[in-house]
Amino acid sequence: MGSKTIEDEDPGRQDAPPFNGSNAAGGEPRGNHIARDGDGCMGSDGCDEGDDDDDEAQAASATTALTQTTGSETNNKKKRKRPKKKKKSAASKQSSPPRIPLDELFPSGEFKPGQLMDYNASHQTTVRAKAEEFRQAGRPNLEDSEFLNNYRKSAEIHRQVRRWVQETAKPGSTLTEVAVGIEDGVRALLGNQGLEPGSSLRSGLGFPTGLSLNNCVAHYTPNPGRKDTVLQYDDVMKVDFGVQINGWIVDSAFTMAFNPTYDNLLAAVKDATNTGIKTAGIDVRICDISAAIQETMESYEVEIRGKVYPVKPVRNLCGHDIKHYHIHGEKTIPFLKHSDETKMEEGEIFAIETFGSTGRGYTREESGIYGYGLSDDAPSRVNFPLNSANRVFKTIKENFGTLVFARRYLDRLGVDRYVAGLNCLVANGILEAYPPLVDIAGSYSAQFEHTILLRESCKEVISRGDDY
Ligand SMILES: [Co+2]
Repeated sequence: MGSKTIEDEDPGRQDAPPFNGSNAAGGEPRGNHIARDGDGCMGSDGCDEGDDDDDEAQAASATTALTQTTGSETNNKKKRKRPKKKKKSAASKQSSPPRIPLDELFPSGEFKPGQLMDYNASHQTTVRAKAEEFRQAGRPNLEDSEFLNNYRKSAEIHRQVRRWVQETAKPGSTLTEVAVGIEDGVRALLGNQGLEPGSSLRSGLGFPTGLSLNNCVAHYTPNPGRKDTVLQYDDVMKVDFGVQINGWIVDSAFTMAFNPTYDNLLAAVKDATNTGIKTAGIDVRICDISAAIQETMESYEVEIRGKVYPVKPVRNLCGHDIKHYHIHGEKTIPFLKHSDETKMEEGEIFAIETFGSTGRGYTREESGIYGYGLSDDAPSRVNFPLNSANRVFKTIKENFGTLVFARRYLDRLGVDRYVAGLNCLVANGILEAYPPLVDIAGSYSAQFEHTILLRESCKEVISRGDDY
């Protein structure tokens, strides 16, 4: 999810949650991913076995290939019987749509790291913060094995669910199908439907699934009861969703396009995001990251239906740090150079994202609702004359806390007639509403985003996949 810049025109919206999106396809020949096998896992247990399934000879050898869905189908029935009690059993593949909980695919319960990158410069000269200082600053201990393993699990779920989107979202799909498909997939893979009070706080979606088309740069999600949108061949779709376990959110996004005319737009933004990731590190000044992002993005142009456009960084959106149950912390990373010398610090988690546009490179708010998030200073209980406001407040507290949520998430909890209640909470400053953000009509925009952990010895690009 992208956050808005401080200098944006609406002071009330400065902390809008960041918005992420990146397409698994950017820069890669269309359809390449379909030829790939495996779960798109980066270093998850069983990945190797999964890849072996690609090998026809091996598939025929009757010892592995437990859930192969293509190729020698006839043999598969018998092979499907998994040898019992084999300690390190071969991981089966994720289903389509994704419904197999990760705990079944990875019986060891261990999830492998994302991409581990060395820091560019030595930062040894600064005094290293200790675990206790981190704790006092509200930072997690990034070396805690349970914390890391859960974060890696969320990232693996993100990769498996987005693979399904990349393979199945097509012209003719509706945005509701895609959004609900993502959300059902995430919940199934977490093994938590999130229907009991408190259970969505333990794990679930990190924020409303963003499916923003064309000049809508960020923060669009299909809402129940509204006219659905059908994907078109010429659409450019930013897919931005989050997976969280215990309040630690993987925020990652990509952009999909079916028409290759937009390839350079996608490539520009993907490259800019990767430049941001490369530049990021402990003690690195945020202004230096922004300058590098801008230089990369502005080195691209894209020709769309005979007209050449520069790819402009969107100047009122930015990357952001991630805090516990907060998709947006206090630090922001703009995509244009500036003079903020704030540094990244050890133990911080960042969503490195960029947005590029063929329009003005500036967004305005459009009517409609993306999602809502409780204010940090929201009271523990409220008592309004409007009873539905009190009711929906209780539901939000129990199920989302400060996580940003979509109207769709309320619907599936069986809450009805909540709009007046939500409006009341927004009017009283208890709840913040996030509208869609759009550039000028006729423009196109793209987004790519990864979550990175600034660990002591390396930065871990936890959401990295072989798609982006
Ligand atoms: Co974000």
